[in-house]
Amino acid sequence: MENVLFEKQGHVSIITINRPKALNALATAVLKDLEEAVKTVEEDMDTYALIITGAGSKSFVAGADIVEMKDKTVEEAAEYSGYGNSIFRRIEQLHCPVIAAVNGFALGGGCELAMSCDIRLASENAVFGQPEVGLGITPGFGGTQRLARLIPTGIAKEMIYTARNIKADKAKEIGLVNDVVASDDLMATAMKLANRIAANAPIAVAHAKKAINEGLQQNIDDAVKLEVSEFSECFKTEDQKYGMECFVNRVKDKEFKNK
Ligand code: CO8
Repeated sequence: MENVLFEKQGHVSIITINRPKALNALATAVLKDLEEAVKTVEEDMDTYALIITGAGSKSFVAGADIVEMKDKTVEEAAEYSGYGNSIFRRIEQLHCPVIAAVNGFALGGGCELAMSCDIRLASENAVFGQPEVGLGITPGFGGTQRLARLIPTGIAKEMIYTARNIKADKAKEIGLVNDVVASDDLMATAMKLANRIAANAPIAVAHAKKAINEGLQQNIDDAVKLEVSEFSECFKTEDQKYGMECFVNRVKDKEFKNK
C-alpha cells in the first residue's frame, strides 16, 4: 500500500494516511488503500486498539481530493461519497476502539475521518473544519450526520454553514476532541491511551463499544435491552471468569486472553 502505512505494536495497530505532498488528501487511490488497511484490522481480533494518524507534521487529512473531485458528474459524486462513507462506517463498526491522533489539518473528509473514530486526540497545531459549502458542496463523508451527533447541533450547524475552521483548543471546548497535547507528544499519548484500553478484556471492550454505538441510535428502552444482551454475553467468556477471580484474589497484574 503506497498511500497508507500499516504497522502493529503489540496489540495496537496504527494506520497512517501517507500522502503528505497533498496534505494526505483522500484521493480514490488513498481510500482504496485505507479500505485495505481497515479490512486487515477487521480480520485481526488480536488488534485490541487502533490509531489512525496522518504522515508529516502539518496535516492529519486535508479532506477529499478537490482536484480529483471537481469534474465529477452527479453519479460519480454519489459513488465517491458512498465509497468514502462505507469505509468510514466500517471504521466506526470495528470490533476495537479507534483513536484519531490528529496531527494538523482535519478538514472536510479529514474531520469526517476523525469523527468516525471513537476518540480524538489533537496536537496543538490541529485545525478542524467542514469547509465544503465554501466549495459549493455539502460534507459528503458523514459530516452532516456525525458532527451533529457529536457536538451540540447549533454549533455543528454554525461550523458547517460558515465553513469556518476551528483550532484545537476550541475543538476541545466544544467536545469535538478529548484532549489536546504538544505535537511532539501526540503519538506517545495516543499509544499510552491505546495500551490502557488494550490492557482490559478485549471482548468486553468490543461489547461496550457495540452497546454505546448501537444504543445511541435507539430509544432508551431498546437501548437498555441491548445493554442487557451485551453485558450477559460477557459471561460466556474466560476473561469474565478470570477478571473477577483476579479481583477476588487481589491479583493486580492481569493479562486477559481475549477468550
Ligand atoms: N485536495 C487536493 N489537494 C490538496 C488538498 C485537497 N483537499 N488540500 C491540500 N492539497 C494540496 C494542495 O493543492 C498543494 O498541492 P501543490 O503543492 O501541488 O500545489 C498541497 O496540498 C499543499 O497545500 P497548500 O499549498 O494549500 O498548503 P497551505 O499550508 O497553504 O494550506 C490548507 C493548507 C489550508 C489545508 C489548504 O491546503 C486547503 O485549504 N486545503 C483544502 C481543504 C479543504 O477544503 N478540504 C475539504 C475538501 S472537500 C471534502 O473533504 C468533502 C468530503 C466529502 C466528499 C464526498 C464528495 C462526493
